[in-house]
Amino acid sequence: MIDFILSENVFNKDNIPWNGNRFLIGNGYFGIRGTLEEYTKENMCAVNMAGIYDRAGDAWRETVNAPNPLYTYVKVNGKKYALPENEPVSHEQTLDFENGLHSRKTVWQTENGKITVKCERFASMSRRHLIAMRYTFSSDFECDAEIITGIDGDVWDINGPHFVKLNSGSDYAVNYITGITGEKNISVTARDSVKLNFDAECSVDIGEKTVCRHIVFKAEPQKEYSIEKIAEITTSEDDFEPKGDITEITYQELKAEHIAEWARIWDISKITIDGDDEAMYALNYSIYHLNCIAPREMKSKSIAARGLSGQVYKGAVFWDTEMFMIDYYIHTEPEIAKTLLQYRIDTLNGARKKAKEYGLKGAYYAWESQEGGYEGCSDYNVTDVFTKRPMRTHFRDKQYHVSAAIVYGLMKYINATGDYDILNEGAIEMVIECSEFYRSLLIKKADKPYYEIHDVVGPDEYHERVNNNAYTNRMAKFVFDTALELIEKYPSDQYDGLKTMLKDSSENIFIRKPNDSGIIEQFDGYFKLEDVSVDEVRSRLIDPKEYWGGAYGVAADTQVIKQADVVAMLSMFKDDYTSEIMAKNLEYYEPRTEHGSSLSACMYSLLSCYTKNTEIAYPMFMKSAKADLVKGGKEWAGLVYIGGTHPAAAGGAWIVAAKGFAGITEDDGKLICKPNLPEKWNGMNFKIMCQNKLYAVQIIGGNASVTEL
Ligand code: IFM
Repeated sequence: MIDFILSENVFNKDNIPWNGNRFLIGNGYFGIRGTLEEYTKENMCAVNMAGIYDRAGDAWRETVNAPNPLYTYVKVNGKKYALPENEPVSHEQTLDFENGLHSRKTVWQTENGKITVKCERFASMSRRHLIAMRYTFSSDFECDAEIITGIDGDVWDINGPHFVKLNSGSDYAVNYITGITGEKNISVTARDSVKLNFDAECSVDIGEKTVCRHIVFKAEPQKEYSIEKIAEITTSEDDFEPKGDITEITYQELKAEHIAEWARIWDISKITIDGDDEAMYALNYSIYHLNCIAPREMKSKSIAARGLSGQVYKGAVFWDTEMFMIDYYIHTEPEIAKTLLQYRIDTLNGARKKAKEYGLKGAYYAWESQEGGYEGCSDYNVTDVFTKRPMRTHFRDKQYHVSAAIVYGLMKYINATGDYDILNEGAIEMVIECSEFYRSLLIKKADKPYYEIHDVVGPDEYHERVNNNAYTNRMAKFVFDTALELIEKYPSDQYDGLKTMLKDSSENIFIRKPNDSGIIEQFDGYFKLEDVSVDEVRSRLIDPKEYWGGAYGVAADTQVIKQADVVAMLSMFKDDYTSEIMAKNLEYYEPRTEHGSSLSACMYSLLSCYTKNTEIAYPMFMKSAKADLVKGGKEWAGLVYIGGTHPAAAGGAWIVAAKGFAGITEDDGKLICKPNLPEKWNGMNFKIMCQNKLYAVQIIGGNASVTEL
């Protein structure tokens, strides 16, 4: 069995932002970036809070980072030693993702000898308000040592500052800083309590933005001096209370509970792959991230596109959740999937408001959804690299497919869990209003017998304001059909008139057919665009950060697309098409796809599994599973920083493993497994939930067994 350990054994300053993402720990309530204890906002340090938003001035609204209670550094004989300022002799940063433990060990050479700092920390999975840290100092010479540890209220923000007021204090046993946000007066409090295993002189220093303990002691050579900190984060918006008193809980007991909770989670979510350690490692690393950001214990919360790795994409919820992430939760801890859907049900008013804003009916969900369904996306969502001016983009107003993704996610949930109760808890209304929204988009030309949808942005965002995007039209039809099906199943007088309208919409919406060569044109006129390679388009960039789409982006007049669009549609509606058609489209679109979004690769992989194209399936799966393990993902859209973790890619990797390679499907509530493993995989083992039952799936070569547990 391989170890689930990620480590870096040299210090590389350039990796600080990336390490912040890949070494992340989290528990759904917050995410703690994989930065080091001495880091401050300059090094993108963050305890990123789930679902707490603020607007500072006119800037974009985004999630809030809590005061950082891990802030710690060391002084030896009066001199501070810290990264990245002081070059170390050796440095190791590790994430044990089996147990959710982050650790580091750094050795510095001082004038008198070597000093070593070790630290282990975790975001408690058993008591989600808590963070624990054990920080250890040692030296190979006698010295005057000082550990400075406290709470740093001067937090990293992209569009901040969000705390208009910081209240701090100490009763010595517990120090605290409370930040108050400007827009809604939300309080975010960090408290810490520290225990020592040695004698020292301790004092507390309450600064303007920090509260720090100074622990001063004489260090003997080769002796380890450890402090143990238990910190607590709370907000005025909390759904659940902290458990226990941080002055009483010990590091060891909290660690034991935390590890036991991770063991419980892994027991149901681990996937074993026989014959391919690299794939098994990457896939379970993806699953680790999905577990770090799952809103457990929380009510009506969803997951941001960059998880809990920071404020990128405004900490907002995208279609990523229902299209790419929800499958994993549906099949491991369905109550999490329900929480995600509850968020959409509870933000229906926001979606109604947005539809109205555009003169449309029903529910038009936010492209970048924040609390209450507030649309976080602006009309100028990319900054032009040349003019440095905000560019008019149409993500906000034209990416109509978001509402359909939510209905699609809901139906995946209902079909796999049999939880029809959710329909009475607001979901049926949500579906109906989404169908009314799509109905209000339909256009009929005088000379055409069918309905069209014009002026849209499909999943491939590089081509804006196109007509009859194949994906969007098919998704609209799916929503009409779903609404009809539900109305028929749950008849109610109020829906009588709607039935005819939905039937008409579903039967008459234009669904593009494959052309003579078997290819489905992505939108009206797509085939007339310049047919040129991705590399050629890339070579036309003047600046590497330039945005490829929009009004005059390098891809806009070409057939080069950002991400799976027709291919996404085919993999979602695979029963509508022959294997030959799917294969032809895969071959056509893949070379024309930049895969500029981390959402792309898994869709190509999945369709490749369905068409038995092993050449694409495996590398695209690995691309998805390794999205956060490999350096060099897209970090800029124009001048907007878009780095962070990629939970949609992680979820996509899970979908490919379970539904593509293992070939899991359901037939009338029965779980079926028809494996189609990559060449080097000898077998797979995993558990999966279906219709409220837990199954063990064991695949050896081409044979599979599914056992109810
Ligand atoms: O939702 C995606 C979109 O499809 C492509 N750009 C990034 C978004 C967030 O992941």
